[in-house]
Amino acid sequence: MKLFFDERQTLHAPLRELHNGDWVPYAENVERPRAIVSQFADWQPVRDFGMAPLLAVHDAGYLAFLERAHGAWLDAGRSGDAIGYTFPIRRRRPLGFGRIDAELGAYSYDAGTPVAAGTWQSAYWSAQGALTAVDHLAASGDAHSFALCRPPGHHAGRDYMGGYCYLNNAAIAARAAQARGLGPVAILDIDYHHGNGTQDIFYDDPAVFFASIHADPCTDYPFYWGHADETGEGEGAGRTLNLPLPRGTDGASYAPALDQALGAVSNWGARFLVVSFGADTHSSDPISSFALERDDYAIMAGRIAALGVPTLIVMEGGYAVGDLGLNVAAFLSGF
Ligand code: Q9C
Ligand code: ZN
Repeated sequence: MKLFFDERQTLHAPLRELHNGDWVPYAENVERPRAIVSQFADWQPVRDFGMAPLLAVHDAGYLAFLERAHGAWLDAGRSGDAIGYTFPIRRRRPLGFGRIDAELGAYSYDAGTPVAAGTWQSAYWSAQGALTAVDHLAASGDAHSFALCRPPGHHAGRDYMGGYCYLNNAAIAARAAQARGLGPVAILDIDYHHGNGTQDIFYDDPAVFFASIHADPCTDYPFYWGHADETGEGEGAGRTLNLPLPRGTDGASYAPALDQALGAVSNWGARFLVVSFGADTHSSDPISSFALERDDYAIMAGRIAALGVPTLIVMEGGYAVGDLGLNVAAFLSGF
């Protein structure tokens, strides 16, 4: 299996985040990709597919904002990472007066996603890694490839960032696969957290099936999405499957949900699969509450591979840096 990563993905290094009322070191740190990179000898270079595949998913105004946000923050006389503090809730009219603080609020749904000096570059190359891995699958006929996306992407929507995510790498890859005639495309999200951004992007889209297994949003972030009764809307009705699981879920209690999701992906007729993989389901994860163990990841991957569908794996979360490299290696070994 070919693996894709670009060193510029480590330029993004926010200092801290607000966690349960305290400022704590940023969990989505550069030690994460380094731990994964160190597990494998061979990494493929990432190619530049430009802005068009990003614009196929994201709002042009949002992308322009992301690119200039940190500069605008410095221009406003600030230092450090750009973080919003005022958010336009439902029913406020859209206003575009360019004040950086207003824009930070309008283009995000949480305060957990600071824009640092290197954020745009890292997010850009993270997405290009996913695109390069799609291109590789199309050109080589390989069955599987892995994009070490970092920053992750599944909480980012068409015009918003959140949950450490800026560009939705899985959605960008899915659209690119579709554009190359590789579809029908399904996305399977097995990060601990619900992939609300991915769900939003495809919620009314009949052509992309989205299935997510995650901690019950009644108890866990992102709270407002990922409940079992969210199944898609309009033309996309029935094309979203949410399987929330309780805190404490272990490998044995996770397996039936995975089989259900894979059955749905298969019944739907997917011919290309994007897996949003988070290792934050591991028992040692510092911000999550599932109890999967390393061996479970190889078993899960084996079940996914048994679909026999070309599969791109994109990295999402996973914050136990000491276990992360081995957990990702275990998952990839199962393919
Ligand atoms: N306690 C991913 O795994 N945590 N994102 C908020 C407040 C946000 C996780 C912190 C968790 C986002 C890609
Ligand atoms: Zn997560």
